[in-house]
Amino acid sequence: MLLGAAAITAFVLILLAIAWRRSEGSGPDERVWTLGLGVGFVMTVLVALVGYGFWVGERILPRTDGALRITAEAQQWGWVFTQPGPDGAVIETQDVLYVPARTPLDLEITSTDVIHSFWVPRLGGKMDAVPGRANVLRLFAEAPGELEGLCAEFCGLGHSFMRFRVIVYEPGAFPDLSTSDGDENE
Ligand SMILES: [Cu+2]
Repeated sequence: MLLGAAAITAFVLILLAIAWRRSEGSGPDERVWTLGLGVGFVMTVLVALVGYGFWVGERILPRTDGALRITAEAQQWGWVFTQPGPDGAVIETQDVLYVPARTPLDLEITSTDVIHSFWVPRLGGKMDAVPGRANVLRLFAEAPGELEGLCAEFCGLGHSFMRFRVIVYEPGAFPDLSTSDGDENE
C-alpha cells in the first residue's frame, strides 16, 4: 500500500509540475488527457482492484468439499479451539490453534458473550465471532511455523490481551502438547 500510494503521489506531483511549466495554448490535447487519465486510468485501476477483491474473497469462502472443521469459540477474553489432536481424537485448547499445513480447513467461529473478531493476519481476513451464530472462515496455511492471532473487534477491557497462537504443523506430525500448549506465557 505504501509503494502504491508513493507511486500515485509521485505521478500527481509530475502532473502538477507539467501543468505549472506549460505555457498557454501549448501542451498535449486536453481531450486525450481527460479520457486517458480521467476515465482510462481510473477504470483500469478499479477493474484490477475489484478483480483482485473477488479473487481474495472467493478464496476465503467455505465450500462443501469435506474440508477439516475446527471450532473457535471466543469469550471475554480468550479463545477456545476444538480440533483434532495428536492421535486424531478431538481436543480443546485455550488460546492455541493447531493447524495442519497445506490442508484446507473451515473454521467455525462463534462467541459466548459479546462480538469478537478472529484475525490471523498471516493467514487471511478477519471474521466476526457473533453470539448464537457460527461464521465459517476458510483457512489454508502454506508452511509449518508459528503465527500470531488476535481479536480484531473491541470487546471490553481485556481486548488488547485477547491474543492467541496458531501452530502450523506438518500433517501427521502433531507437535508435542506438553511443550507448545497453554497460554501461561503472557
Ligand atoms: Cu475479543
